Amino acid sequence: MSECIFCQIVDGKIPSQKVYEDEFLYAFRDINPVAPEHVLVIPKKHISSLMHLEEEDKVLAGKILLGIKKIAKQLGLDERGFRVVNNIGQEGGQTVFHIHFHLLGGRQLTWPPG
Ligand code: IU
Repeated sequence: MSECIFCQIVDGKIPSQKVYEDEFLYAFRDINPVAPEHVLVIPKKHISSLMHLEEEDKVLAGKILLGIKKIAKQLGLDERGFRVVNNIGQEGGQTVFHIHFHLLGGRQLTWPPG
């Protein structure tokens, strides 16, 4: 069995609040939300981080972006605006090593991030 928590979420072995799912992607509510809407969008395929994306994943990378667009619309954020964050490695603040894109919205976001 995979030790990866997000793989286990995809497999339904760990419960999650699912927001979206298709053949390639899974999206669920972050357990520790930092905005009124805080969804994690992940590929079902285990890829540790952006630095582990390979040429063979380029179609999947496009599907992730288009999936984010679809989910933002589903959440009613497309007109209001929102933010997509991908943390990479230690100084990037990555804590779960299955690539994931934070979709954040529902309030005025500020810049720069911490
Ligand atoms: P990070 O970019 O790797 O720091 O983000 C990991 C996120 O995964 C973080 O916001 C956690 O709250 C979230 N999370 C989750 O939603 N469910 C879990 O079981 C675990 C982490 I572990």
